[in-house]
Amino acid sequence: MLRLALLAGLLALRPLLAESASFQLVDAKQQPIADAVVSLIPLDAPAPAAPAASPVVIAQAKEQFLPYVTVIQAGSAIDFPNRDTVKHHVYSTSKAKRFELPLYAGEAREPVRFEQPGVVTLGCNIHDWMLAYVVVVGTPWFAKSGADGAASVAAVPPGRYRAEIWHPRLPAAITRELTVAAGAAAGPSTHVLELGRDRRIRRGVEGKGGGYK
Ligand SMILES: [Cu+2]
Repeated sequence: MLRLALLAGLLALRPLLAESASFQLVDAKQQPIADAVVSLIPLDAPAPAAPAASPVVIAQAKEQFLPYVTVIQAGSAIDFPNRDTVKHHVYSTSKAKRFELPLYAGEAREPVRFEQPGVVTLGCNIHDWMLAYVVVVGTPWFAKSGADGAASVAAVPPGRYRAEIWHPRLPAAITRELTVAAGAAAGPSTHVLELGRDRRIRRGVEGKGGGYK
């Protein structure tokens, strides 16, 4: 009887079985693009609210934000620990979240919660070159591309989605419609992103050409 009930339960769950959706992001020269954010907004049902259970971390180390791009679902919080010996003054003037963490060392007083979807640009009042992005999305299905340009969104229920692809160097997010079928992983689909210039301030290391400060 228990076994039957279990089987019935499994059958009922079957239409909800999730699949992965994979993306490959390249530039005009077919080179992989890191730090692109892919989010899948369901078109047939509202996206479930599933903010991160514990705060996500964006550290300040060697006078840089780490990581450069972070993606979270709306309602999630971020911790901003300062791992440098110098003080930082983290701020955002972006519409999706305006805040500042006045000059501090060590742990910031409390995590910052991001309730509204949108792109939040982070800066530091002391160090002009410090730049990072928080992409706040209204869906639990998202991924960020690695150095290989691959982004895979796990556990996506079958259905129709609007895939939004964002990158710091894109003038605007790219959108594509995508259907995730039951029992079949979607993709990888390749997307060519026409990137604009890198707005990060280069660190001028004398005689060495420098990297990013
Ligand atoms: Cu700073």
